[in-house]
Amino acid sequence: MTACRYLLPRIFGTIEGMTSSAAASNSTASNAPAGTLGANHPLKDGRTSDSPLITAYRGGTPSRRPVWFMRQAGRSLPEYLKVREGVAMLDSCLRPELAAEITLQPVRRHDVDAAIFFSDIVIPLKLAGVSVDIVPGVGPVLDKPVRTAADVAALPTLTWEALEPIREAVRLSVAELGKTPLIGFAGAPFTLAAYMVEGKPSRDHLGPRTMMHADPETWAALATWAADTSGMFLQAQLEAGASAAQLFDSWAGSLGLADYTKYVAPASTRALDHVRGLGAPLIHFGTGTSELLVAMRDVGVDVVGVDYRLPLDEANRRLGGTVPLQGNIDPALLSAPWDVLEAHVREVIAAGSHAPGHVLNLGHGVPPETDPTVLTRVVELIHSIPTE
Ligand code: 1CP
Repeated sequence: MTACRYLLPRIFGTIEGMTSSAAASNSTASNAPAGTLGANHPLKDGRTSDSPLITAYRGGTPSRRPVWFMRQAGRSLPEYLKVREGVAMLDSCLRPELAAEITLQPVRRHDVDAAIFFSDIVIPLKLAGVSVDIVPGVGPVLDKPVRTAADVAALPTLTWEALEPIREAVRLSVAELGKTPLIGFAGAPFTLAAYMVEGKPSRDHLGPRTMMHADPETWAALATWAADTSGMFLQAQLEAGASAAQLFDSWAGSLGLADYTKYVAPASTRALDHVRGLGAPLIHFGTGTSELLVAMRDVGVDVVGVDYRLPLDEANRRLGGTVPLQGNIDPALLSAPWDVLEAHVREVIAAGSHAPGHVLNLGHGVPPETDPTVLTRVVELIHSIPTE
């Protein structure tokens, strides 16, 4: 293990009302028990601790090159479209048998090295009692955007009990997965808050970026709420059997480094504080974040996910060779002729060999129009290339 948990001394300042490494004990979210992984957890009973994925995340040499794809479950799979017929997106996440079935589909089909839990970053909002839906063709939409101090103060508190459908879906998934690790995930506070302030998807995230400067106290309160809500969602998945967890800050790329460091990183640290004692590898991913990679590592994660814009050798140089990397096949090339795609995958592997560990993934999610047989072929190619 060359690159276990990489924790710089906390250099972040504090945002008014929010400490950078607040423990779950002063959380605004309620009643989660102190976290621990039981003896029957797959990381503890030997099922996943030596898997290629966990070995690479810990900086060791895996028996084969691990690969999984962000959004590997979902609309690229005919079997997904079939089981989702007539079921609304968020309902499908809250039916444990269905969520587990969708989680397993890409593992059966592609022989990927991990399952990613089928859910959505807004599920913990819904379970807290926030009125949110996923509108087909649009994305997450809130009935009432959160824009003022009073709006934030009125936010309901997520309880540990409300997370039971999540724990149940994780247990069902893990029981079927055997030695294949399940990755849990949550939205990072900025990405979650971006939907909450705008009330819907947006391109530039002007609302939250204005709020952090114009009303920093309200921003800090919202980011703290989002951190604790996402933190509990992560804790529920890990304790129920997930072997690693990824924090998605998909929209952090709309921030400059100064704003990210001052207004966002402390909240992401706080979200991860809910689970960093559990000993499961933590991954941090964003898009458009080439300038933020060091700051994203420094919230205290084991692995940095890199989007398709930055070659992995350059990402590794920026990070000083300190952490394993995940990424970064360009999703656009999944629709290119096979020889173009194969050359690109080989280039990504060569660039990733500079890092102290490499897990293959896309540089963002699987586009819905992707031919799933191409994904299976990419997995076969990656597995055919020896690790040494
Ligand atoms: O109709 C459908 O099938 C809905 C499409 C869909 C799916 C399959 C949404 C709506 N969410 C999901 C599942 C999902 N979402 C997963 C699990 C499955 C997997 O990865 O295989 C995960 C990890 C997410 C996380 C998520 N949701 C993120 C972070 C990752 C990323 O893609 O950047 C974000 C930003 C969301 C919000 C969201 N949910 C759904 C959509 C279409 C969006 C994005 C909307 C936007 O553009 O702002």
